[in-house]
Amino acid sequence: MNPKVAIVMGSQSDWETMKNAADTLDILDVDYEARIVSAHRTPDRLYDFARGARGEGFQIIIAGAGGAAHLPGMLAALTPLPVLGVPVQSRALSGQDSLLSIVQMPAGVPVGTLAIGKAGAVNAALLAAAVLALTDPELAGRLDDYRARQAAHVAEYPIDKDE
Ligand code: RP5
Repeated sequence: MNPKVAIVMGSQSDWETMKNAADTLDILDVDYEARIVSAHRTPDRLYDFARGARGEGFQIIIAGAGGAAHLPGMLAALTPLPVLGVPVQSRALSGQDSLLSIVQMPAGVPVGTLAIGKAGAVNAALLAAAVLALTDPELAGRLDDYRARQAAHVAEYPIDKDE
């Protein structure tokens, strides 16, 4: 079966961030396909991917981009699939530019926008998995286990690390 999640990014340089989404999906045993699709440098590839994504069997797209980050919004304009946008931390403006570019979509074309950087990439994967888990009880169980493991790693009382 084809993967249901696509992870797309504007540049190879985004992979360091977007790999966190891939790693999280790996932990949850969710298949995905990762591709580089630049809104600015490869607009034809963007169009072809977005127009074909549903037909390829994808159900959710996680899109990461930095700077003038048009990729998630353009994908959302071209496909009916839900798009989760991850603002990549840019060098010049620390990802504030990416965040505002992705989050401020006009009414009618939604992009579910996550936090800047690693947290956003991890959470995009968790959100995608949560949506797929609505119709996949085994995945729902793996998500429950993920949260239980996370909770188990949180100490109840703080300690002084320099003692
Ligand atoms: C965006 O420009 C990409 O998403 C990336 O975050 C940023 C910089 O790209 P590179 O110049 O590193 O390829 O399109």
